[in-house]
Amino acid sequence: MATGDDRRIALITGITGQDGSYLAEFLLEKGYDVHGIIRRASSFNTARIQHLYEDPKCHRQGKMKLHYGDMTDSSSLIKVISAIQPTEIYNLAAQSHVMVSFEVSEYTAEVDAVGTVRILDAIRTCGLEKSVKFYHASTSELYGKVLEVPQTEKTPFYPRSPYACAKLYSFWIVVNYREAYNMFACNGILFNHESPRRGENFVTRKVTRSIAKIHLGLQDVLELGNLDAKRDWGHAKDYVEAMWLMLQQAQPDDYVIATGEAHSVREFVEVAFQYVDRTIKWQGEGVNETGQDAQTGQILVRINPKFFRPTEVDVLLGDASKARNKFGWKPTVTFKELVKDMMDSDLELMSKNPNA
Ligand code: NDP
Ligand code: GDR
Repeated sequence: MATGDDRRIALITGITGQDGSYLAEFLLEKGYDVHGIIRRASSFNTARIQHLYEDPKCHRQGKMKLHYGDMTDSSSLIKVISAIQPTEIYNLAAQSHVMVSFEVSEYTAEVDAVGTVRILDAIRTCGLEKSVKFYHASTSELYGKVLEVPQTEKTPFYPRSPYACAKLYSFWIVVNYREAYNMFACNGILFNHESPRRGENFVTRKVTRSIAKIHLGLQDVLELGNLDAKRDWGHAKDYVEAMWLMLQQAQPDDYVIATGEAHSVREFVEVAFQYVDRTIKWQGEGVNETGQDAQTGQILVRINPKFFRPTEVDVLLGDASKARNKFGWKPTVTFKELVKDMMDSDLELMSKNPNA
């Protein structure tokens, strides 16, 4: 382990998630000692970082260590921070599903809002507030109801879900602790970012998994909710670099990270079907709309009202000029390349393991 001023010790909450796994890889590559907080679960929840855990360079030589903890349990956060004395903390842990947050609203607030102040206070309890650099996973969901397009760091917030309301609290508590205690604390206002490691119930992954299954004859129809929502979709690998870059600046600040391009769910579906040589023809309207195979007429996409949200976010489109001007960040993966990456991965996964 490095010592003195050269210490590079990162703690990642949410290391088992999509972003946590890419960030762990990125930081290990940069020579950091990486620590992650994992939750106790009744079955293994470390699939996304298993390859690192098994890599002798990482786990067995002590470059990566996992600790049990939970964002709802202050004492576990204090114990881990006190034991490892991190130089950088990346707070990615969250109940991150917007639709699910309508079902488990109180828990979402516990983890996503109160959890953030718990970890900020844990840093202070350990006396590290002057030395540690803190990244918080903020979100474009804060913009919610569209007041301005594209959205920048100056666009007013109007959250539209229990998830976004919880993340609104965590955004401001990070700003408040930065101002009150002079902490190096940043909010990354990240727009949607996807990858083959995206959770299966987010729309992009649901689409690429289902289309891979339809292509292989394992599934007939893909059921979706609102096809008209527009999102600014980037690749998670690009976005974890931005997290790190924020913490390497002279001053802490908040930054939008986005591609600057928005596409509808409908377009995502069309491009993903095109990848397996099927063209979709849309018929009907609203909940009666279907997506049919242009050649055979077979219904491949059906609308199911159960996937509509009580309040929807119609258009998210970010302007990441501030990050580009300040530290040169820009996305490297285009929309079509993102769809291709996810389709290739799910086609391979489903052909090897049809029950996945
Ligand atoms: P994931 O849902 O893939 O990962 C969430 C992580 O948080 C998992 O490791 C999960 O653990 C962990 N977690 C959940 N609840 C708790 C808890 N109570 N205590 C400790 N850990 C917990 O999310 P992403 O990787 O996609 O996103 C990372 C962060 O960025 C989240 O905060 C999300 O809200 C935010 N964000 C994501 C965007 C995106 O497009 N991906 C865009 C903007 C913000 P387990 O594996 O055990 O479930
Ligand atoms: P989002 O991602 O809510 O933007 O939050 P999600 O992929 O869940 O939804 C995107 C849009 O697609 C519409 N949609 C569907 N969504 C899901 N999940 N399932 C469906 O069947 C479906 N049909 C249509 C949704 O209504 C929505 O408009 C993600 C998460 O990663 C958050 O944690 C993060 O903060 C934001 O991105 C930025």
